[in-house]
Amino acid sequence: MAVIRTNVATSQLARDRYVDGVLALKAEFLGTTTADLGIGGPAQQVSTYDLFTVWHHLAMGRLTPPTQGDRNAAHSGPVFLPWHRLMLVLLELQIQRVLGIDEFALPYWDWAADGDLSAAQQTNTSLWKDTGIGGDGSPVADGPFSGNAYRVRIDSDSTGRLRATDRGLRRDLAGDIATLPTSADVATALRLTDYDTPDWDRTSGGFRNTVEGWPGMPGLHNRVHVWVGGDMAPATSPNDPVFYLNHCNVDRLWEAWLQDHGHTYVPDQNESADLQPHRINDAMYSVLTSQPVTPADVLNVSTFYTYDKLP
Ligand code: CU1
Ligand code: CU1
Repeated sequence: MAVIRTNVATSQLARDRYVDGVLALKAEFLGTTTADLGIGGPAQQVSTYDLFTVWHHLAMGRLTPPTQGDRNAAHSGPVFLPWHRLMLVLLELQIQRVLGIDEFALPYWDWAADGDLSAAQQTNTSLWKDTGIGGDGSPVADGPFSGNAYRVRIDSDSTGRLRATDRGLRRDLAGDIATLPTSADVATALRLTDYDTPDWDRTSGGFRNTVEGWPGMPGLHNRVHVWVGGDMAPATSPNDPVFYLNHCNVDRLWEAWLQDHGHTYVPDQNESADLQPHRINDAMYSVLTSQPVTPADVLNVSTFYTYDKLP
């Protein structure tokens, strides 16, 4: 049975379950330690939730082969959308398991709806209230991820290397950029007919690069990271649970594009092997799956999940 992903702003049940699931996975330690992962500082257990953050950081630092230019194993190239789709599905399965709720589905944050509001209203929506995911601060001062209820255990040092830590979550809403992307920005992206184009990087035309947000940096997805600020800025951005609400919305936009364009993807397997792992049948980089998963495997997901509403 496919689960249904809903809007976090209008589905309090999905929000409540998401918060419960995140907190449960943050408190679950299944034996992996920072030493096992080659992370500096005092050895400590790594929670199931934090393993996803480590995976994301490792993917961003993975630049093989060296001919990739600005691409890494999850960003700045075609695999950006399928890789994050895989990450979301795995987190969704973990929350279903830890809560014992098979119908749990990740909620999405329709940030373009907020981006259509005035700048002052954007930081004042229900999402940033106690009944949402709390507001900003260093550490975040209120809500379910404030204070000792939520600890950041792994972050990166000034050189970008992972390290063990123990501190509160940091957010700086609208600190570095005043406004979120708008529904007009989304509509422009959805009108693009190419999924991606050579050179398959931050300079490419097409839907992927526009949604990722490199043209006119920061646009769309990148702009959301910058606007939230704090822990959403570095490669350990999944430390902030809003990461998944952002990416669930990014995935929703991709789903709308896929349904309009016959579930297609480029580049195909005839393109240079230098493009690995960005081609349609390349195994995506993962430390959390034992079986290889390719972009082709995640182009049709309707038997796993659907969205209540597509843009
Ligand atoms: Cu990412
Ligand atoms: Cu992201």
